[in-house]
Amino acid sequence: MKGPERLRQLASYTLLATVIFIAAACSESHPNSTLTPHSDFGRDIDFLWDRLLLLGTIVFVLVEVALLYVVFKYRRKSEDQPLPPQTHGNTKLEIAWTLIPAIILVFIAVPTVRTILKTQAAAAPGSLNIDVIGHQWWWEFKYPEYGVTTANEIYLPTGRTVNFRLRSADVIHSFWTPQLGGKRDVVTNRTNYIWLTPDASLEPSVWNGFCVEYCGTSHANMRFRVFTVKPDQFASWIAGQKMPARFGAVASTAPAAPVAMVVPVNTKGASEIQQAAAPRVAQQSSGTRAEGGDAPAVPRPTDASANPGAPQSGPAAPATTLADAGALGAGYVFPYNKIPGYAIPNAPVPPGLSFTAGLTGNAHRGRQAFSTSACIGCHAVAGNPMAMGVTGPNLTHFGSRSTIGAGLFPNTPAYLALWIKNARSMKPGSIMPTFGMNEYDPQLKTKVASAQGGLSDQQVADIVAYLTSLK
Ligand code: HEC
Ligand SMILES: [Cu+2]
Repeated sequence: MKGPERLRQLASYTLLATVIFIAAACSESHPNSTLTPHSDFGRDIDFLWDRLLLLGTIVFVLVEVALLYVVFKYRRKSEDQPLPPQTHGNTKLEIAWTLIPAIILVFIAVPTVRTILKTQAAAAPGSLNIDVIGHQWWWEFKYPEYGVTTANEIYLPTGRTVNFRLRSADVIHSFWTPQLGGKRDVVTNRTNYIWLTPDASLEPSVWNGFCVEYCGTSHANMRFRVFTVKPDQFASWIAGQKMPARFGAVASTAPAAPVAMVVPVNTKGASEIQQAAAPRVAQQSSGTRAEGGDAPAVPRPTDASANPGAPQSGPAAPATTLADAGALGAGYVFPYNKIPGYAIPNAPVPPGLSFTAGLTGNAHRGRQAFSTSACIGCHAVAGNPMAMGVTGPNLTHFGSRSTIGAGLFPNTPAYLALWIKNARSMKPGSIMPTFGMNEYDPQLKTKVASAQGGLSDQQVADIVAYLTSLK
């Protein structure tokens, strides 16, 4: 192939690749992009990026044009062409190529330093403080002004500055919500700060957050969700979270009934679980009581929708979604059915992990089982005086969260049952022990026996009913 022909071919390939790349960038869905900021912090960083990109592009184009010009213009045209005269030192040229970059750097440095000073300054007084504690591999969040502790999900009011105070319980993590701003390291024995103001104009939205500093086996599974909501929705959410756990919080005068749980049998692996994960708690529980209230449940036969004998596959089973339950809870909860697809996890369930089909969990029995097993050593449930542990996530309002295991699985009874049964195969390295009777614990490399507190599927179903009812 001759030179020019080869060049033409190369040029057409380059053009094709460029068109493909540009077309790919046009797709509307980029939920984790830092280039679409929704806060003051995000926009400040975005401005710097735009300026650097612009100046960098101008410099790149000028340099490349000059280079190509010289290469072609002064190339050796024949074998016997003499070498051009060699020069050494040209003061004018040297001053020029020192000054021009210096001026360009000023245009970069001034706004950069200004942004650094602005974002490193203390947050404005009156900001909402949130304590962020990184754990291997989940996030603890505290709202100190309100006495609220939660995990892996935060609510922020739009238009109000939030001041994150970052600490770590173990190794170094890093806190990042791409579309709101960041990132900042979360370090042991030191408090780092980052503040930002979600745009007041934002409609209620959900953002993905990540740990972005490698922190061990399940680093990639250490995520969180940020819900930016209207100030009145935030006030309602906080009011709900401040209350002790509500147990079967469905306003009704009918007698309390067991929570019917639809958990699929996993015979074919992950895809079936995911399909079957659609049915959630078919919940007929009633009577709003604070946790610890002494009114016992009056079990009554579950209705047809929760009939254990009914076919359990697919979304056919009528089910109360988290959205419905949230609406019935004490405070505002972001409607589950409005959560965009990018914020709903779809991690595969490990093959070989299964659950007995059609079990009906009883929340009261579940509370009993929870309060008398190892769970309470690691988990707190405000309102349940037995549960005071702080090693694991606070479960006070677990039923109002949308995910399990730091954003790894959707919070549905099916996933929750498998999580309690074998958290360590659901999430590699997890500190939460394996509880399912005869389940293989991948860390202890042995099967769980009843002497070690192994739980039957029925007990797990009961605990699922209990935890799901904690709105
Ligand atoms: C040794 C401490 C420990 C014990 C005992 C324990 N857990 Fe956990 N649990 C954890 C930790 C740590 C996590 C966070 C795991 C992660 O996301 O990496 C967790 C996570 C959870 C979650 C998910 C919470 C969320 O918001 O993502 C639930 C639900 C849960 N545990 C329920 C239970 C139940 C039920 C029991 C008892 C049968 C129990 N745990 C026993 C430590 C423990
Ligand atoms: Cu990490």
